[in-house]
Amino acid sequence: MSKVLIIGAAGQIGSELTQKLREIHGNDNVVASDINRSNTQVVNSGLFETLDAKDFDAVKRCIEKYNIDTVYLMAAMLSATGEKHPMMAWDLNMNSLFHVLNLAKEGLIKKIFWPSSIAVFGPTTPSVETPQHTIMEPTTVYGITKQVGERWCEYFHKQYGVDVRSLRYPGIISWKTMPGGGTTDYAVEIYHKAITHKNYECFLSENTELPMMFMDDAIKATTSIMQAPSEAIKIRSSYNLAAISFTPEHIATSIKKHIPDFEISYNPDFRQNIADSWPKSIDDSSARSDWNWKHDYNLEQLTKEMIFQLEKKYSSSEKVS
Ligand code: AKB
Repeated sequence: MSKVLIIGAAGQIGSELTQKLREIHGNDNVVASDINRSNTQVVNSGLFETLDAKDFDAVKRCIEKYNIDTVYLMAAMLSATGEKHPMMAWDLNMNSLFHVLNLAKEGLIKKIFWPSSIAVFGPTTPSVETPQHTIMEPTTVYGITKQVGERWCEYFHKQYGVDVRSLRYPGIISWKTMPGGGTTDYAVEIYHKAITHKNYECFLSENTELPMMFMDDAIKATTSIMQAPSEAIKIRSSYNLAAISFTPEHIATSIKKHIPDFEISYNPDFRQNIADSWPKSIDDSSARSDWNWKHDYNLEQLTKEMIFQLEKKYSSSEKVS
């Protein structure tokens, strides 16, 4: 039976991953941790520790306290916030990774999941059906940390046999926890604003196409790669991962099928340059053939689910207030 630690469990992906891992491994075998206790659902639904991912001694103590053998390192500063605080992004994203890689090298933990991102690609990368192995010249600090992190993951696997597994997440769309500080965040905000205000001012232009994925698919990919036999994981830097690609205009059209009076306007800001440097679509055939990755949700299914869940959420919070 695995003993699992999630670092950064209060975030958009961490919170839903925690819930799924508690279902798989049992509440007593999953420790959620984050630097703050603000996500009460995560804090109150099982074991929880306040933990700074940058603090090596604290991470080690937590791993020893619970006899942890598997770590999901979800703490990171994303692309948009990283541009405002480049050194902080470097510090958090790199040092937290070194800590868990070194603890695995010491033999304290057996398995690591570490998320990479489409941000590893840059303006010189082929942008349509971006291959697994290609030119990678990221322009954001976040992208640089993810690219360097991928190199270190592969290095620790080859040199020290560390079982580290990674996915290059696209933009993730979900309704439970808001994303924070990313360039793809518009694709979540738009659903909230469609329901609460029937309009949305988008910080990307109408034809900006980016790779995206519904949260359920992202969680499925994460648990699948971690459950796959070690020999199936042939890429130890990070796997390309894809589901759908769309523009703000496409998502607005999809929302209008459910909310006909929804209106979108465009006011691109600094995040436009980041989005323009990223791929439009991703070739994830290695993930599909190596460990049988397959996505479930297309844009229409995702929109239907987002609107259904958010309408329920907002109407129940109105009843409470
Ligand atoms: C971001 O927009 O920074 C993230 C990502 C694509 O990794 N959502």
